[in-house]
Amino acid sequence: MSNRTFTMIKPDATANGHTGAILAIINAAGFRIVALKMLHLSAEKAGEFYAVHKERPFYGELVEFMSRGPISAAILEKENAVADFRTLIGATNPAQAAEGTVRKLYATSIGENAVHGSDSDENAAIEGDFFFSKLEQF
Ligand code: FUP
Repeated sequence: MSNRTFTMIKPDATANGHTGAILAIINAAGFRIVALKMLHLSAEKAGEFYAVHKERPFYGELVEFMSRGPISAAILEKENAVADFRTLIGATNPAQAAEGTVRKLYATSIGENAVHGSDSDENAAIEGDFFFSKLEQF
């Protein structure tokens, strides 16, 4: 089991001014930030990141949304990082997210849901490497 996961603070949460609050929640939950950058994804790069969803009906909207404005990308370290981070952020649809989770607090819809969290150790490594060179991972 890996002790790292990958997250993005999405364009909705960035635009709404929640970046600092979300990073504080992440730190308070015991995650160590081992890589961090703010950037604006092109539609091409957003499409590449979400290529696994290419055939899904929401893919076009997802790519448009994720390239709409800046995001913060980060790699987080903690024992059981992938599962614990998904618990911290809550369900994909904020209407189903548990009280106190990041998505319950800050997401506005299933499409604009404030944060991303990797769903497996394998994807955490792939996604972290998508944004950060080895020199940028501490
Ligand atoms: P999650 O792992 O919780 O981020 O959710 P998924 O990997 O299933 O979905 C990735 C992203 O696709 C979500 F964050 C938002 C978007 N999505 C939709 O817009 N509509 C859906 O029905 C499902 C996902």
